[in-house]
Amino acid sequence: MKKKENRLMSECHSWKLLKENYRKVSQLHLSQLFSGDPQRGKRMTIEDSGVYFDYSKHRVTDETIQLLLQLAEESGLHDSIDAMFRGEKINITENRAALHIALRTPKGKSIVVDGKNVIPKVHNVLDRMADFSNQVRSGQWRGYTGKPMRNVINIGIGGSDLGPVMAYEALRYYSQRNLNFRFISNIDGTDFAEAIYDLDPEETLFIISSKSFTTQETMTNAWTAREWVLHQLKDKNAIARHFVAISTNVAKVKEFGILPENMFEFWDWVGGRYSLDSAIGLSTMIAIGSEKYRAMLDGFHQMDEHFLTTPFSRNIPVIMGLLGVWYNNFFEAQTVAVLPYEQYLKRFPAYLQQLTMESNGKHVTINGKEVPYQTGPIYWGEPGTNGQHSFYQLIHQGTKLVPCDFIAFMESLNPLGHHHDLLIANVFAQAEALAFGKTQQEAREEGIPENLIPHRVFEGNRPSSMLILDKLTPAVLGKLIALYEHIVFTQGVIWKIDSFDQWGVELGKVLAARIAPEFDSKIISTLQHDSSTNNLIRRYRRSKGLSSNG
Ligand code: G6Q
Repeated sequence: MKKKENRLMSECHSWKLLKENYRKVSQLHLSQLFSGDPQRGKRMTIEDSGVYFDYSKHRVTDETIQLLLQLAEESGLHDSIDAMFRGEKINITENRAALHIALRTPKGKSIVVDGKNVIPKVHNVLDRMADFSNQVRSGQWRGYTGKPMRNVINIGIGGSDLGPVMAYEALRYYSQRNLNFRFISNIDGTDFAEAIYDLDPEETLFIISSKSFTTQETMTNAWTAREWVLHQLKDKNAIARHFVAISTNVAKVKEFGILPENMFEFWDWVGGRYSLDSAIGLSTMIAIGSEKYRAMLDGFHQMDEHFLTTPFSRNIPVIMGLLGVWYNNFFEAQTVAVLPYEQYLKRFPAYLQQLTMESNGKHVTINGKEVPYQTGPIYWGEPGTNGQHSFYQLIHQGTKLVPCDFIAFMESLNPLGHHHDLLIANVFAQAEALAFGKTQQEAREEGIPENLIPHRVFEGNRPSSMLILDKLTPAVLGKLIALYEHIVFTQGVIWKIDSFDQWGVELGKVLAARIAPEFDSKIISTLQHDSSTNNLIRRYRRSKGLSSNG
């Protein structure tokens, strides 16, 4: 028998059974499933670690769930989870551990990578970050001319940006309001120009966040920031007071002029999109303070423990991950909508796009073979009620199946009149409308004219998850992020792909590096691209007043 870890999803016995189950279940309407089981809405829920998860409005029967759980077993999910938590090099193509869970493991525990316990160094960096954050927050950290910092700008991109931006926005309520936080990521000069537009370099601290410290966008922005500061302060010694770095690359950081004591380290076993709770979270820590930051890490850790220790049938990330597989591979849904009913989570869908799509957007297995099934779906979304007045139309009445993750909080951080009741009424109503719709008969009974009935019918049977949390605190944010990290992991294991590499971003980078010099010289030798790219290059050269021959 083939070792179960190497077995493709489509070779599992449960896969065949799920196919049969799909044939039956796809014919059922959620209305039937609910009317046949009055307890469904209570029974198909899990409450653990402060998260209430209702999966009753999914197009599944008990048999489906049993078979999906069997699929998880047959895929070797238990062993894979253990391997990740043990620090094994599960990122096969880069020969690295994927050990973000170590970043939130409490002091005193041990996780060994390459013969060394990494937990003490995690806490050492956290302590240094706390000390630095306290200095900035208290005004003790002074700029070159003796002024306290009023502006903190994170320069980074991808994993070194999306986490910090999302977390700052999510936890803005807890942030120190006399500090301004901005984020520069894009190579488009507009990003830089607008971020510094009204700022004084004397009061501005730059955090250069880059694991490699070689990323083109980040380094270009970092050097522009350096020039901006030096233009006013005129002395290279100013750099030490206005720049700190977060990186794994000590040599490059030194070369830039940042002192080693102003560098906060992380490690190759932290993937970019899993790095928010490494030193990459420094801007978040400065914003909310070290205690709240540690509370966020505790939240992450609680979800890690839930994932590691809870039986799969009560394990929220496992069940969510399996439901994702169900829609992706049986219903052939192409996308998942993430719909937080919480304004502070406005950047959460963008953050999840990288986490999910960079992790599971793969077309070969860990062994390099073409996968014979679909892998990661497209994630997208917006905060709740705004979406209702734009794209929800397609989710309700379009021809595509879009499973939705609704995220709601029982308590508002900004209670104002009836706002929160209305917000929650909306999220519950959307899930209800999607599931049960409105029949022709109901439309007729409402007196809708016959010619409009087809337009006014909602077929329903559109699935959604409902995640309910108490209120958005740093700990709750940690839980929510870890929840999605583990959903991604669960799915990656089932699809047998490497969720921790990202080779797909390489080619574009290489080609951009080849094209950029072709805009520079007065005369170019013959362009060697395809005819479209050659013409685009010539056109841009003309717009710069350069010769367009070549
Ligand atoms: C994330 C990716 C990618 C990375 C950026 C920035 O998982 O690896 O988004 O975070 O390319 O890389 P640096 O931090 O090295 O600048």
